[in-house]
Amino acid sequence: MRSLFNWIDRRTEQRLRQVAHSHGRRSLLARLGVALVGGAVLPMLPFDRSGQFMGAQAAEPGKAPGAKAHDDPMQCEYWRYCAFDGYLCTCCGGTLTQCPPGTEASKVSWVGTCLNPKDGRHYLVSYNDCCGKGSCGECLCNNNERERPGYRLGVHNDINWCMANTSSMFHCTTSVIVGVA
Ligand code: ABN
Repeated sequence: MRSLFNWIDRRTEQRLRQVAHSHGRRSLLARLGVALVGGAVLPMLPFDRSGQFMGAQAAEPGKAPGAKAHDDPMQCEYWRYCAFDGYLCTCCGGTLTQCPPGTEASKVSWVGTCLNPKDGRHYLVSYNDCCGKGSCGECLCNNNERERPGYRLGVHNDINWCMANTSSMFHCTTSVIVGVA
């Protein structure tokens, strides 16, 4: 009986030592160390931050998280808008290429040459102001890639191109591809 008690004592002591070893102060410190080092190193790891350039767009409900602004005609970063100046007709009841109801395309326009990131080619884009209604006021966008001063009129965007229409009221601007550059 005595030897049984001795055996139980020894087993209990062994188990207690094991528990003390794995849950003791030293192991707590070790875990704390791992957490601290992990917390400091994790933010330095390389993350894909490309979504940040989309700004508010990424947070918008209904937008695919992977959607790029240069793919979205409602964003000023859309590739065709590289020399755009005006309000996006896509935000004003029109489309990329069509004026909103109650307005008509300007008879004269300016052009830009924009790179389509999808196929790596440059395209000649005609920017036509839509005329006949007051300013749309939504999605103001001003990009000036390859834009030239006013004496190169056809590649100057800071002008009301409704000047040759019956009504010179400027509403918004469309972007029509007219060819490969
Ligand atoms: N081409 C857009 C525009 C219209 C009015 C004034 C400046 C620019």
